[in-house]
Amino acid sequence: MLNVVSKGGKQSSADGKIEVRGANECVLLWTAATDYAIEDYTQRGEDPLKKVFAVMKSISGLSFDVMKASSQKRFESYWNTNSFGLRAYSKVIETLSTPERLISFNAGRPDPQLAVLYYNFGRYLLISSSQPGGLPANLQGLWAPEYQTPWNGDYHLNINLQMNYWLAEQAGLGELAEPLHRFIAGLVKPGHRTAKAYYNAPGWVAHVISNPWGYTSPGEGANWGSTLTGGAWLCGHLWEHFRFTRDTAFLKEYYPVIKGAAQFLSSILIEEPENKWLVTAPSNSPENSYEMPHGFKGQIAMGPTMDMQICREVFAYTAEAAKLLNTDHQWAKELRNVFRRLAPNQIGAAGDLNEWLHDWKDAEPHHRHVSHLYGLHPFDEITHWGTPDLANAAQLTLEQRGDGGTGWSKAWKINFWARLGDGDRSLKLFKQLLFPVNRENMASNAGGTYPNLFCAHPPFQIDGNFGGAAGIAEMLMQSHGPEGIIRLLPALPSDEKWQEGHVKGMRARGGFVLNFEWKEGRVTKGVLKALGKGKCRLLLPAYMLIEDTKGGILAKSSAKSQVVEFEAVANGTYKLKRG
Ligand code: FUC
Repeated sequence: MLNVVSKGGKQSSADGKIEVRGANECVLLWTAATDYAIEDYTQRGEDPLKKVFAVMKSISGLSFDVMKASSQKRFESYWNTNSFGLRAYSKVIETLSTPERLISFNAGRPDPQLAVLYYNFGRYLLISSSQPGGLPANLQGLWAPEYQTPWNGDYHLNINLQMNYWLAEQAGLGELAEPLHRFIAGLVKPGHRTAKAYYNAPGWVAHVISNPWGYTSPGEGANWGSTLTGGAWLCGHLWEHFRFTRDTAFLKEYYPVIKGAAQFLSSILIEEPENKWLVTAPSNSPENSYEMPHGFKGQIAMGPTMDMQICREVFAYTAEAAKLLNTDHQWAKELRNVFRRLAPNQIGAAGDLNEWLHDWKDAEPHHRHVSHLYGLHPFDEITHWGTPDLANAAQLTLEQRGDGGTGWSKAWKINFWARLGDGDRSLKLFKQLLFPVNRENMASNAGGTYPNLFCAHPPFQIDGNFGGAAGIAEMLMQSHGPEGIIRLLPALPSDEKWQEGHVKGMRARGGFVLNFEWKEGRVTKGVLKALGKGKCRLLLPAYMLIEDTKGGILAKSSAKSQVVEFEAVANGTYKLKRG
């Protein structure tokens, strides 16, 4: 619905047209609604005409300035909760436009503020494309100039939709993942029909592609479309939201969704003949192919590593959720037993992590997907402190894959290296992600960034923007791993421009908010706030102390950083100081 409000002059309408002549001012008020219901697309929602009338009525008589101010206020309520800054500054910022800065950065001229801009742009894109009540950000966020968008502007579930939401929790924008959460819940009904029709299995499944109409069947090519862990991967976002917020009401609401994913996976597993491990079959490792010793190249296989990691993840958190919610005790026990029989991560003869159940070669060694490192990121069963052998194998795998790839592939690699604690390599990948893509070199298929900072797969895909910004957050603070230890500056690049900076409002798992500053690469001071009460584990940097809510010293570290553990009180503020 469009309403034209003009001041002065004359307004008339005829033949489906509105004409304004000689006005001093003309404000176009536009609103849209649909009766589409994300929870269940087969049901009709509220009458859209009623909705748009109600919106128009609610803003009638408001001036443009008032509306602008209220929209700005709403935007700022999200925007101001979080920030990242580097002190280093380069004059390029004053003389060059953004497209020129990309070229200059690519040529090796320093521009530390570009990382800050990129991080902020990611936050801006999320706030603007994923508002509660709407649909999740799709492959292009919502900025598609054409009707027939690349890949139908859909939801791809073997990395893309998930990557769109990697930034949300860490940057204090978890509330904006609400459209994703409801979208996942909306897949349960159609996914249940698909599970029954294709596998005669209980629970629900979604494969590689989906859309607002609840598409959950395999994709149209068996070689890539049969990955059956798309829905289960999505469920990780429900659990992560809980990890960050400890919101039990949320967990209770979404428990049936994650339970359905666990029911499906646990029921379709079969025993593989050699080791009698439980595996998925038939499946594949997103979009990659293997080469068997006698030369056969194929995609369909038993128990690809990523599937097994996702099974471990889903079974573990579903069992934990059941415990927390005091439900399904017997079933959760069975799930834990199934967990133990799953095919494990395996290190191959070359020392890398096997992508397949057998130590087969990759038909495409530099493939953009690095699915078997799912256990390193976004899942966290592989950590360099807890499972060093697997972390070394993961590192070797990344070396083999190389630093090239599509936009989102480079973004994922920033996160992988940050999880391995190698900030220099993350920064190198960040530079690769910012490779300037323009009309001239667009056809070369190199992933990078367009002049307006949108990520180039190519073509434009927004996942790399979110993944890249999340990678920056991952370099600055981490809280993953089974132990849930908060780590400050775990992968700070050694580049001198990154040695002084600050973060504000970074969220950590367990329900904590952190602000801290650093100089010469070392944390100088900070504040940790507990949103609720509960155990906090923090890796206190060397020569620092932490004060409790009353100013008493809780712990002090010596020449080495040291893990501090304490029971935090709700809304408690704990100060970090040099000591
Ligand atoms: C996945 C990727 C492609 C592309 C598509 C939208 O299938 O393998 O590179 O990003 O999604």
